[in-house]
Amino acid sequence: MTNVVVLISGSGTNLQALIDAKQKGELPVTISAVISNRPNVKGLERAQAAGIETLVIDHKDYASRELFDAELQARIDEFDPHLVVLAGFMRILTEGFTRHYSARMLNIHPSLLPKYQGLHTHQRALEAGDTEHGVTVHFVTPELDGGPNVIQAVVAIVEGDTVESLAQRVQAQEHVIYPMAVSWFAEKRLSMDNHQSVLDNEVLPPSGYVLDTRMK
Ligand code: NHR
Ligand code: GAR
Repeated sequence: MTNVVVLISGSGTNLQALIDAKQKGELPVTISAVISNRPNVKGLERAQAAGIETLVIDHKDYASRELFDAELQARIDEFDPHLVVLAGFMRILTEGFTRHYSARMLNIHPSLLPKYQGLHTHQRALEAGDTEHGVTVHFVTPELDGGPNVIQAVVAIVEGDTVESLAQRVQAQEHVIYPMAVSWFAEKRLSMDNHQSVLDNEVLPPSGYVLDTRMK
């Protein structure tokens, strides 16, 4: 069974979606640990409730990003995971760390990458007057939110949308596409090759696989 370590920083709704998919028999993985860089977050409770080992490695206890990442890497590697899943993990990772997990680390980012890398994506999409927005799962590379896309879900922006209403609709799709992407990896249907995502032996387009939730 594919061994997965999940990194979180907060509420852990994406972690919960993975736990739920596994419970439904839709995700052939073992989540061997959940690691948070913030103490006392809801995601840690979700992991404990599912019987998953939890660890807190507080970035504030480390003098530099390099020292934090070295400790994080050492603790992750005790679980010898096939895949590391960033699920709302909010610390930028050093190049060395991302290279160590090259082709075996995924992130979910709340925008249609390459649009809106970084933070405050919902606000930026609204301020730009965009008519569509969404969420992307991608392989993690040293370039922030720059690794090859695996899957994205497109969500319509509607009249009267606020950051909160938009985030809520995007997050509902996150909980659909992240278990899909992780299950593809677990079933060995998905890989990263030459800085490209490959699904079922076909190189995916730059967008990744697209799930369009808009009415046409
Ligand atoms: N690291 C690398 N090298 N590459 C990626 O693609 C990464 C990464 C680390 C995290 C998630 C990412 C996102 O999906 C992610 C992808 C945090 C920040 C950030 O600015 C930016 C992007 C992402 C996560 N973090 C601040 C920092 O100083 C802290 C912000 C906070 O604590 O609230 O690390 O969006
Ligand atoms: C999610 O919306 C995720 O896309 C976003 O944070 C939320 C975490 O929610 N991730 C980032 O912004 C990464 N920088 P969760 O903790 O409930 O899964």
